[in-house]
Amino acid sequence: MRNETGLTAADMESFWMPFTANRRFKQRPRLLSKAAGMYYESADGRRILDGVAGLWCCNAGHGHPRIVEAIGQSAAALDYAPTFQMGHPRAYELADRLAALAPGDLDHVFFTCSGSESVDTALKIALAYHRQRGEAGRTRLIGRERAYHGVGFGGISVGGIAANRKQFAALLPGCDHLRHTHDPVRNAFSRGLPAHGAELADDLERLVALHDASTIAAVIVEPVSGSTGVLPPPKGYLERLRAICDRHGILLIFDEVITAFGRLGGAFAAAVFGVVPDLITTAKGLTSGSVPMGAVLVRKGIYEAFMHGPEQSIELFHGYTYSAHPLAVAAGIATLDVYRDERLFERAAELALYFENAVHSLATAPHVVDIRNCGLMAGIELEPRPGQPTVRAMEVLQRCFEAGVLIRATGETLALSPPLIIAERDIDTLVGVIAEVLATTA
Ligand code: PXG
Repeated sequence: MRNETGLTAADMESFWMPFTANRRFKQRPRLLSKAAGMYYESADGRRILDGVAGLWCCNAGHGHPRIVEAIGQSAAALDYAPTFQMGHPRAYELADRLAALAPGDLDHVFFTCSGSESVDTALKIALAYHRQRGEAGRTRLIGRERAYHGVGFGGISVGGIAANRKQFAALLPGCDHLRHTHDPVRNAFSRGLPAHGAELADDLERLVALHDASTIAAVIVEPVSGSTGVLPPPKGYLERLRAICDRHGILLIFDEVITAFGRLGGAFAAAVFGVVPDLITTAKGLTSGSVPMGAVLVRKGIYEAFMHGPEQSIELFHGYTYSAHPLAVAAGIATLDVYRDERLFERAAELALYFENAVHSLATAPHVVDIRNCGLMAGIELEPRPGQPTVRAMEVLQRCFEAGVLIRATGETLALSPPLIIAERDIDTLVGVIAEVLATTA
């Protein structure tokens, strides 16, 4: 049977789709064929307001002419150049731009092609750094429950999502996890950072007491957890985590794959929250989703620890064929120009309160059990239908899509993370459609 897109389920068979219920999806696909500004166009010709910046990434909106032009020019002028023992000038320029944007002395940049690669890169740098300094015993990596750090073996090992881990028995040895910070009993319907839970950072002291600090290399956290339902950190939590890491010589990694590049109203969550980690992982918004690219920002002292020994020796045995790919570099520079010239980070900060009020107006809608928000990021948690986990949230997503609005559903939570170019009237549309759909969903 042909669906409205002209594709049959058989036509769609070969593509094993990621994180998707393939059989269900192919019977009733949602296909996007164009995008511009705040809108997608579906394959059946409908305009869809993008409430999630694609997948938390298209922060400058879709098809920005300056980004499109930069990619096209780069493709024609320099399609590819290796960065192993070779280079191309603009890669250094993008690294400089990122270092200048980053807080503190996070002034060295390692390029990757995705968030997962950024996470594995950061974890490897942490391990190598301690070895470099003669503390080879520091091998343990600490993540947190309900964390998402991508899909590499490192990322799923420090991540805290059961469904992402249970299929793969072989996780990295020597990982442990902090408790998550989600506390609906004390913090439900908080606006911005929840008041309760700073003391949960002390869980790191528990792990230090258990394993001994001399075995721990690094702690990795998302400043605001994204894909497990938008969980802003309790007030004071990140500061406390920083202090405990400092006390014990443990590196602190912020996974800012979602939170960087304006999502919280500044270039990085680290600057917005005033807590400087030792490494920051990024991807997504770095090129506004236009070309795959990630980057790890590293503090000066960490980079310098590697710059010893014979000058002809490779200091870090790591890299990707497409590290600093010319098209990605061109897209990255153009994207940073757009963020700066259109003041998009400031715009996100200015819109945050309007967005907060709008999403919290859903508090009285049917099925809503919690609402969480930070910057231009929000989670609206629904009560699951008895015996049918996640079904209601997926149904709301499907019905919003039919009504012309793209949202995410993650577990029982509807997630919103619109492009930073969103206007107040788009926020009204987004929230209005969700309200209507909730009102008529069983
Ligand atoms: N870290 C964090 C914090 C992320 O959110 C990754 C790492 C991995 O990035 P890559 O580029 O390898 O996918 C992510 C990715 C969702 C969803 O449904 C979230 C992500 C990816 C896909 C879906 O919320 N985040």
